[in-house]
Amino acid sequence: MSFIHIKKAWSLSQNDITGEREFIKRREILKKLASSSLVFAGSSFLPYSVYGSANSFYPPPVNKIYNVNRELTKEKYATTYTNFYEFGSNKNIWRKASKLKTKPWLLSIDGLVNKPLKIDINDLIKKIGGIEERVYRFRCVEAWSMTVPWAGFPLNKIISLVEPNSDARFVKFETFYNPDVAPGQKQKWYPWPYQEAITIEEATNELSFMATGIYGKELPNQNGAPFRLVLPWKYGFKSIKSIVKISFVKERPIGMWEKLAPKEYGFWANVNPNVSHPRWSQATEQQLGKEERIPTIIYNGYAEQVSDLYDNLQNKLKDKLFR
Ligand SMILES: Nc1nc2c(c(=O)[nH]1)N[C@H]1C(S)=C(S)[C@@H](COP(=O)(O)O)O[C@H]1N2
Ligand SMILES: [Mo]
Repeated sequence: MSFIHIKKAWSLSQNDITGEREFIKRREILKKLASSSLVFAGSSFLPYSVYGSANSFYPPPVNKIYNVNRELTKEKYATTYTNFYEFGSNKNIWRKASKLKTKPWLLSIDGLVNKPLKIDINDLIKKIGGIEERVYRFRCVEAWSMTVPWAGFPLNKIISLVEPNSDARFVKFETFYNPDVAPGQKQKWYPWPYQEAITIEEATNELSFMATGIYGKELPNQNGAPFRLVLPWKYGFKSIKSIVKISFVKERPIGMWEKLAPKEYGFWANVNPNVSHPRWSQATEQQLGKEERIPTIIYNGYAEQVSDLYDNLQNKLKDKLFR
């Protein structure tokens, strides 16, 4: 992660038909068709033909509370410039990631809970009562960023389902481990599988989101299919992809990047323009597909929702909150 320099890898290609405008247009067509009497009642063929997905959860209803005043990143950039070390250490791994088989996908939820669960991700979505769409900012520690519509559900819904007991202080997440499909996992100097963790309080925050989709359809593999975490106020490496296991634990787990470089990638990793990474400034960011840099905002613009979480931490911890 640390050696990649931002190139204009996403420089504009003009005939992009999957960009924001098209996305909105398709939405409108879909809405019109849905309200038209010519459409057979309950037909699932509409989303199928428009979105190329047979999954009836898509497109999900939009939760308008979660929006931002930034232009959406073009789908093409958000889905082809992706970070997924399991498939290689550069950002151009989307073809390789297509090898991952994501159906069926068994998720286990265990640890200090009253009701542990082993469940297929599709059944979990049904049990939870479906999905919604939210537009979030997303800021990588390497100072690139994007604004994308995620589909999924609040992490809090999983917490209510499994009922953690009072000893549970952290939630730990683990990615799949399968070096036969994910060549990056043959590189033994990484402590696979990819792991991340947050506190229970962070996990119950309204913003903590489990994403199953992006741009109105299921996640493509390279963005973490079938199921990933999205924490918009933290640096991107906390938003772990392709999760197979969620554990409720007492001791603080150490994430993969923290194990590799603890001075550079800490536990909290909250976005803050005033605390530099040891090797670069975090003051500004480059949005995928845009030339000019823009200022980075504290907590990535989500201070109102999350700053309470950190008010009670001691001062000596404060600088670590942002690394
Ligand atoms: N399992 C796994 N999850 C991961 C990563 C990874 O390499 N492996 N990269 C992280 C980093 S550094 C970032 S910035 C985001 C990128 O998400 P995106 O590719 O969907 O934009 O995923 C995060 N989740
Ligand atoms: Mo990242």
